[in-house]
Amino acid sequence: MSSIRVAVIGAGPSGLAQLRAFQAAASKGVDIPEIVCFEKQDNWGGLWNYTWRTGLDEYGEPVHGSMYRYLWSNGPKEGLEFADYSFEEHFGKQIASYPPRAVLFDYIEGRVNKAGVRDWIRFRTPVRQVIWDDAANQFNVSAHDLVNDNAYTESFDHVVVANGHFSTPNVPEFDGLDRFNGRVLHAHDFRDAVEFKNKHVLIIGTSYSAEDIGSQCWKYGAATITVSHRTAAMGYDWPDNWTEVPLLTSVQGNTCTFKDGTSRDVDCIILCTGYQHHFPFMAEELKLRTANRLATADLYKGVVFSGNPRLFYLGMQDQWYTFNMFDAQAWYVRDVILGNIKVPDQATMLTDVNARVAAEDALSDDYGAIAYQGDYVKELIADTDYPSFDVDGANEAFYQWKKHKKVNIMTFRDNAYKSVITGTMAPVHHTTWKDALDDSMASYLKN
Ligand code: FAD
Ligand code: NA7
Repeated sequence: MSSIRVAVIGAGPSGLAQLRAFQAAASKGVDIPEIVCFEKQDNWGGLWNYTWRTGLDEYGEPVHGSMYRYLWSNGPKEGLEFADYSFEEHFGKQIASYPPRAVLFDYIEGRVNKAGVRDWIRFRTPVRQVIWDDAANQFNVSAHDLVNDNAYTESFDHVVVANGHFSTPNVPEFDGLDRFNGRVLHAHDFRDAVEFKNKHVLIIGTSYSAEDIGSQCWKYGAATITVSHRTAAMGYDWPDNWTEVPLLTSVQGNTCTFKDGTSRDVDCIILCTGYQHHFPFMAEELKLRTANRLATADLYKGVVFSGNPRLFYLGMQDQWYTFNMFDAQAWYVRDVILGNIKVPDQATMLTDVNARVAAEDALSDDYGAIAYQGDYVKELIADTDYPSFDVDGANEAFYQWKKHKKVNIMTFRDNAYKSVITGTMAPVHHTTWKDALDDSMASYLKN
């Protein structure tokens, strides 16, 4: 092993992709650095590692998890399949296209179990601070072993930040919320739709959380769903007990009033108002400051921090592509660290960033955005030995998914797509999504 040390912060899909990238090189005889992955939870999988906890965990740390019970993939699995580890390799057969959380967790875990990288991870160890030591030409990474209550600092040559950006909620204020006579929560703290059975639910926001949490509440028996938008309504053909209204302006008791002057009484308010990129542990000059968009600020090739090219951020983009994009990024970062890819000077890096921002700004619709992120995946994998795959085919699965949602937002998950890794067609699931109340792996794999 080389004397170079690499710190990876987070063992979610992005951090695990980084471990797998290095292990794949090692298995081909490459002399790899020492890798230390710091993970604040007690298991890997990131958001896919479900927890019932909300607020603070048993150590007083902010709970990372934002996923909830009965969550099924919100996009087709054919758009995220690992190119080096197919669903068929993991499950021994092809499976349906919108797996529940537990099934995807099992799949994520299968690849890294096979790679044998668990020993590289220090669980229950949040990173508290990352600073650059100019004299030593290294990063000082301070971490806290929660189990043994031991805080310590170690030096690293490279840092890969992979702590995700869908955990720290963005929580706006609305007039009268402090006097609302019901429960107010952010999507980050939503866990079980059964709680909202027979309730009148108000949701603020129109993106994935709003759509999916609303759909969950509908599926598990909420009385009515009202979705309030700031910019535009989602515009799907919703069930009869679902209404879209303009932005909430005030709350009086249980009565919510909207921008068009209409009002209605609700039992609870779920703020599906997005998340913040949050890096309290990074020194100011190393901190990524970006909106949730496809072209992140300050990251050359979407991963190399332009202010210090020994620092990398994985998975910080808004996401059409997920697991396979994290892989493309992780293989690229690995090859920069191994010296196989040279990064240019800072001015050239910023030119690259600006070009990505301008290209994203020129996009006119979601189809263009999917192709844009697909092109990004292609661009990165062209520079590494990550197994090439049919990205255009994955784009096509996303296009079909968009169309299926338009046809019927409550049945889109009943469709099946073709794997771009093995070329086989997914089976149609044995039960339609709206009737499948059991989201266990055993039930899902019955096909
Ligand atoms: P995360 O999964 O967030 O993992 C980050 C890890 O870093 C965590 O394990 C965390 O504990 C750790 N960490 C954080 N801070 C520290 C610290 N200071 N020190 C050490 N460790 C730390 N994607 C899909 O492809 N399909 C879906 O259906 C889908 N559904 C989603 C539903 C919800 C509700 C949300 C919020 C996201 C969903 N996503 C989905 C997107 C999701 O972002 C990705 O699938 C994926 O989990 C991102 O991986 P990540 O490793 O970048 O981040
Ligand atoms: P997103 O995709 O960042 O969306 C945030 C939503 O919140 C979006 O509709 C915003 O409306 C809305 N928002 C943000 N601030 C406000 C205020 N102040 N008032 C009203 N509405 C607001 O977050 P999600 O949680 O939906 O999705 C994140 C990930 O979770 C995603 O990748 C999924 O896979 C699961 P806007 O359109 O900007 O007006």
